[in-house]
Amino acid sequence: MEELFEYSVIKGLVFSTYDKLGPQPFYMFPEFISEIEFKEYSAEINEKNLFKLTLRDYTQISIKNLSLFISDRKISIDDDFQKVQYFAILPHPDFNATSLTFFHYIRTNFTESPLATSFSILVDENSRSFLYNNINRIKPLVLEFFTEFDIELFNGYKKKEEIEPLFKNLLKKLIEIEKAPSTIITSKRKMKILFSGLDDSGKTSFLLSVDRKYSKLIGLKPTTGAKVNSIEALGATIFLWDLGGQLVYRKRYLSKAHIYLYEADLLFYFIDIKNRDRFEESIDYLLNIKKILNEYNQQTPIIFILSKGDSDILNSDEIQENVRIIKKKLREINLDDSLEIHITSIFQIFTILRAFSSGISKLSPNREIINYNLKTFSMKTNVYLTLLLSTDGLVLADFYSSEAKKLIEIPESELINVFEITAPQFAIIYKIFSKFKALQKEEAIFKVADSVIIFRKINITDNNMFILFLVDDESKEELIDEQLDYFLDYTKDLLLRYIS
Ligand SMILES: Nc1nc2c(ncn2[C@@H]2O[C@H](COP(=O)(O)OP(=O)(O)O)[C@@H](O)[C@H]2O)c(=O)[nH]1
Ligand SMILES: [Mg+2]
Repeated sequence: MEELFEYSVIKGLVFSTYDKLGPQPFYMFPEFISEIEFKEYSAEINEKNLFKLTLRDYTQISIKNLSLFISDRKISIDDDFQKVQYFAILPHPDFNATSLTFFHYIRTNFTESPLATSFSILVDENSRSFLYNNINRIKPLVLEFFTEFDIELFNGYKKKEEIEPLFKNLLKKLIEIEKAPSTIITSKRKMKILFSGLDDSGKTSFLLSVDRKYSKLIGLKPTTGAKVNSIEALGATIFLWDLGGQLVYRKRYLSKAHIYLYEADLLFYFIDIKNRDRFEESIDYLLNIKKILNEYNQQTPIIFILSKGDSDILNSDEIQENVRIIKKKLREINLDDSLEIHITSIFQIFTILRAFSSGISKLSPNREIINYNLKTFSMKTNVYLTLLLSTDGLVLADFYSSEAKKLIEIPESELINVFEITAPQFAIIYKIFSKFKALQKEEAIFKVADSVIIFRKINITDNNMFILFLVDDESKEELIDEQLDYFLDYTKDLLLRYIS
């Protein structure tokens, strides 16, 4: 097994559990070396950039992983513990490594409650794009591995020798992915986002708004019919493909789908909400795209943009009826998917950034667990709404209390359109956001009708981020202060490896 690591970007595998003795690593590949050996060879290790960990190092990884997973979760056998599963990408700067870590509980006959476990695939920090780009191929392998492995552990921990063939087999499968990667492994994550829809549906205008926001726009060679731009956000390079929507181009995208649709991380699909006459044509085109994505077996998430929803007409009977019709249609053809729909207008740029931001967050492997932590924190502090924002104003995580949802009166059955919930607040937030950035202050408080917005700058290693709370009154601040450090402690690593 040791040789397999030598020629792979994968540097190690470690399985840890949290039992009575606390978090500890149980199965470690490659085998750890002693502190003495480590000291003896430290010059060589540094020079040749070898990946050697001591037991203390492995333990450190276990503690970090499992304390993050456990935080304040209490699980008993009766709970649906099997559903509590997360994948996350975490930094391990002490070893120049990044891990894809899988958290789950195992039912055993030697522990009272399910056993909390973590399993990390360690890669060299500079090769971490391998994890981001292939996460959808790695996940099923890991899940499959543990259906077998969990049974092995039911009666007690087995000897390493007994269990090693299983890990070796998994490693081989991971190396197969590495040999045929979907994207070349680079030191920087690259992502491909498509903007598609009929001509005149507002794609280019939307993109221009996004471009304007992100200064580092790099013009790339335009592909006929498709324009490719790229932006830098959150440490990643994001390629934005504007697929012209005229009929001739549409045909080309479909016939040359391998170029356009292949390996797309995300797709924004635009529908002009004012133009009911073309709904059918638009749905047809969408169905064609979905068919091809299926053929390629691609799980590209789709975000629907109902464009041109300018505020002066949005509440008119005609537009409301259009929204109803198109939502119904989209629901009919997206039976099993969760549907995300945003209404945007170029005259309210925050609607565009909100939609874009929500798309980006879909690309974060850490989103679920960050949101879980944010929810726990928010429930404890009783806030209405919490947003975690990057300095670019991207919403990295959000929490809406039932009160926040009720404020806008969304029936439970209706698919929740996040934008509709936050629109009123977000308009205000957006206005103050740029000012606040300029002010360089650590905190600002705004009164909005009956509630209060607390806006605060937070430091995560070298990165600044913002956190925003909507609360009933200012006195909440104390409670927030009490809990915030704790929350950030458990979340900072997840934020650091948000998308890259
Ligand atoms: N009123 C309004 N017009 C828009 C909006 N977005 C785009 N448009 C207009 O719709 C037309 C088509 O937009 P464009 O971005 O070129 O669409 P594309 O063909 O999909 O790229 C242009 O005249 C835009 O000015 C919007 O949010 N509100
Ligand atoms: Mg265009």
